[in-house]
Amino acid sequence: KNQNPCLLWFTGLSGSGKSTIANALDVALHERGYHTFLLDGDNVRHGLCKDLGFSDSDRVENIRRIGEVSKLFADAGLIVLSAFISPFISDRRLVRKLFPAGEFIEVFMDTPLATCEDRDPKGLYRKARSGEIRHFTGIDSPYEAPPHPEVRLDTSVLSVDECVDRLIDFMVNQHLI
Ligand code: GGZ
Repeated sequence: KNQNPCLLWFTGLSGSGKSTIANALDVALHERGYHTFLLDGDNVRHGLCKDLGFSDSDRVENIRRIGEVSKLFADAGLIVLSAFISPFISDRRLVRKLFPAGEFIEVFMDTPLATCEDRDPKGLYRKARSGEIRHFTGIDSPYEAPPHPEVRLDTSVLSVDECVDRLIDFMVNQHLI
């Protein structure tokens, strides 16, 4: 099936739904016959970036490597889905610059912090609040929201299916699929 290689870059707080929506979109694209590759903390922070922690400078290097790897997979013809907090505007801009216009799609998971903190699937917010974990994004480490994302999704009001439908619609409208 014809597809335009591109990078969908999911950014947002821990617990905002990045991995969930990226995985669901991955399944939906496969069902439609497209070739994709998904990068997230589960397959990157244990391997390619296992030497990195969560200081500002380590996060910068984390996103730089992921951007370059995303570019390689897009060069191989794939639709790449990358889901990382990527808290800094400047780092996301550098990744965007690796891609031709229209082939970097910034997906802002704009779920309120309160909702993310309520979900707390791994208990990390609780640990951050108690001081057990330091430099946790949204608590004592910054998150710079994208001012002009291509797509904005708030999973406190949208279902997984609604988010996937919006992303598929965007990709069709932009002639990416
Ligand atoms: C933020 C942290 C931290 C700190 C561990 N701050 O919800 P999770 O658990 O599964 O996803 C988070 C993941 C963030 O890794 P990224 O590579 O996406 O971050 S960045 O883009 O900022 O480099 C969270 C877990 O790692 N985690 N410590 N201090 N998230």
